[in-house]
Amino acid sequence: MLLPRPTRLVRSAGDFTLTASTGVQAPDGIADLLRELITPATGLPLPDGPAAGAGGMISMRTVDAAQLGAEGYRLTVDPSGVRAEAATEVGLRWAVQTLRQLLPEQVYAAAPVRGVPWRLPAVEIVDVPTYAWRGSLLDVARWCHPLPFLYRYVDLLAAHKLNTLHLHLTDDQGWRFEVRRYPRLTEVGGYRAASPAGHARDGRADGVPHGGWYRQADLRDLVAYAHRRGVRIMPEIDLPGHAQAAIAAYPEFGNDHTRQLAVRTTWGISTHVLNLEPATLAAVCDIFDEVVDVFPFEYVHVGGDEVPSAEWAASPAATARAAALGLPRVADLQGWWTGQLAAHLAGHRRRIAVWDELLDRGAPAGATVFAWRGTDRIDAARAAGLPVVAAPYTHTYFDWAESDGPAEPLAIAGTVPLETVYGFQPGEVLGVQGQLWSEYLPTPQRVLWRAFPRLAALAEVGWSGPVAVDVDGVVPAGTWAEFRDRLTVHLRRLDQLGVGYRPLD
Ligand code: TNX
Repeated sequence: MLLPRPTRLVRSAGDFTLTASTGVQAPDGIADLLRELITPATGLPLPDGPAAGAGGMISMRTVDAAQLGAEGYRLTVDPSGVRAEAATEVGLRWAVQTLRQLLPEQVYAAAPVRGVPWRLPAVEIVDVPTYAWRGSLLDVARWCHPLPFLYRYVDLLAAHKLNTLHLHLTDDQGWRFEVRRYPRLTEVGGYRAASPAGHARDGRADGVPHGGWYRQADLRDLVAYAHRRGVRIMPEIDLPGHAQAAIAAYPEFGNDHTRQLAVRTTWGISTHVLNLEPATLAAVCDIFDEVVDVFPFEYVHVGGDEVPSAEWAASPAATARAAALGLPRVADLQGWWTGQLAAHLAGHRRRIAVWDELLDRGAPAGATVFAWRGTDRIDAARAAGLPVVAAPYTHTYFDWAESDGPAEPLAIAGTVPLETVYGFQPGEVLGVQGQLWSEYLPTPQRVLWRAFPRLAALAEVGWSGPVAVDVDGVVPAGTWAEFRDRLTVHLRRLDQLGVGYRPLD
C-alpha cells in the first residue's frame, strides 16, 4: 500500500518487527532521519550499531549502482532486518520514507503510541523515479504563511517523495524575502493595508492589514532542514511584472516616478511593472546576489508571468532601447532583460527558471520553462529546445476547486478534479509540479485542504509515471480504482499527521 507506487515490489514470506534493541547502521544523516521520523511515535531509540539484544538491524548504505540513478533505492525486509542501498544519500532518504510507509500508520503520530507492534512485511523493493523534478509551488506572497508551516509542508513533500519546494516569495501583494541592501522591500513591501473579502470579482475589501516576511537566517535553516529530507528549495522572485510591492518600496524601480504606489490590496494583475533601466537591473542583480546566498539550489526562478507592456510602450527610454536592440516589439524587451539577469546568475553557476510567457518574448537560452498556460505550452517549450517542467493549470493548479459542488470553499476558479490530476500525461519533460497560489488560501489549514489528496496523485505521476491510457485517451478504470484503494489507506497516514485534506468524493 505504498504511495507513490514503487517500480517493483515483491512480497516475501515473514516479517520483521522493530524493537527497542533494533540497531541502525547508516550514514549519519540517514540514521538521524530514521530516528526523526520513527522514534517520536514508536519510542524506539534505534541506536547506532548492532544493538545489545537480538533486535536485528536496519542497514542502509550507498553503493556503486548507476542503475538506481540519482534518487532510486533498493529496500529489502526479511526476518533478520532491513537493508537499503542507493547510489546516493538522497536515494537512501526515499528508502527511509518507504520504510515508514511499510510500518503501521500510527508511525506518523506526533506522540508515542503504545501497544502497536512495529511490524514490517518482508518485501523486496526496487524503486526509481520516472521524473527528476517533482515539485510543489507554495505562494507565500499573497498570504505570508507562518514559518513553522513551511517546515511542516517540507515534511509532507518528503513523505510523498516530492523533491522540490518552489517558494513564490514576491508578488504585487507582498514581498517576503529579506534583502539587506534594500530593507524597504520587506519594511514597506511586506505589508498591505487590506485584502479582498470574498471573491475578488465582487470588489469588497476586508479592511484588515496583512503582512510579514522571512529572515534570511530563518530561510537558511529551512533550506538545511529540507536538505536533510531530500527536498530542494527553489526561490522565486517574480519580476519584472507582479512587482508592485517592490515598486511601492522603491518607486525608482517603476516607470512613473511621480507616483507613490501602495502594495496592492486586490488580486489580479497589476499594470505596474519594473522599468528596464540599467540602475534597476543592477538593483535586481544585487537582490539576486542575496537570494543565491540563502538558497544553494542550482535553479532560481525569476518569474516572468503576466507582464503588461503598456508602461514600457509609453516610456521613451524603453522604446528607444527596443529600437537600439532591433527588437520588433517593445514587449520583447522582457526576453532581453531576462537574458541579462540569466547571465548574472550564470556567474553564480545558477540556472534560471521562467514562466512560459517568456517563450513569446525571447526566452534566454538554457532557461527552464514552467509551462502553466496549458499543455500546448509544454510542446512549445520543447519545440524551442528548452527544458520544461509541466505545470498546466488544467491538471496541476491545486488552488482551483476540485468540484463545483456546494461544499467547496471559495476558490479562484475550478475545476481540477483528483482523477484529472491522476490521469495527467506530462510526456517527455524534466518533471511535474503542483501549484498552490494563495489568493484564496489565507491559512495553512486551507492550503492543506486544497493540496491533499491532489498532491498525492501528482506525486504518483511524478514518481511512478503516468498511468497507461488507451487510444481514446481513457484511463483504464482498474488503474484509477487501484490508486483510489491505495489512497484510502494513505489518507489514514495523513489523518495521523493531522492533515485536514479534502475528503474523497
Ligand atoms: C496566474 S500562474 C498567475 C498567478 C495567480 C494564478 C492564480 C502564474 C504564473 N501566474 O499570479 O496566482 O494565476 O491561479
